[in-house]
Amino acid sequence: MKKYFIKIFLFSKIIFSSLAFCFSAFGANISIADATTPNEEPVSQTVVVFMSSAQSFDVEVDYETADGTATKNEDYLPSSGRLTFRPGETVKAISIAILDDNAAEKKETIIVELKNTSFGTLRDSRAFVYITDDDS
Ligand SMILES: [Ca+2]
Ligand SMILES: [Ca+2]
Ligand SMILES: [Ca+2]
Repeated sequence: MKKYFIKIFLFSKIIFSSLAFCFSAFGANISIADATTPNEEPVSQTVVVFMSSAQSFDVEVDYETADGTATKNEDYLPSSGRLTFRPGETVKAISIAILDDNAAEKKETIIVELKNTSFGTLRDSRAFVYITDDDS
């Protein structure tokens, strides 16, 4: 009976260490952070994308803007592209051009979505960029 338990113990230890190995090998999480503009003057708003651990090879991920309550080409210029984390890099920046208007309005939102990562998992794939109105 005791032998049997030792066998189970050793077996589960092997399972757990191989699981831990898999998680460390595939454990890069990629997230994108929300941002708020200071006003709506034509500015370039930076949106930051983080990877939880640096890798020894390139990691790529696509991004694309979409309308929240903001309207493309009126409140901001739409953009999309592919970010590349070079070996050792954990932070990348996306620039979004904000457009000024004369309407008094509430804070408007742009959505920035990440997709198709070449490695790891997308932990937080959606950011909101809040455009602060300056006409109210
Ligand atoms: Ca606006
Ligand atoms: Ca304005
Ligand atoms: Ca406005």
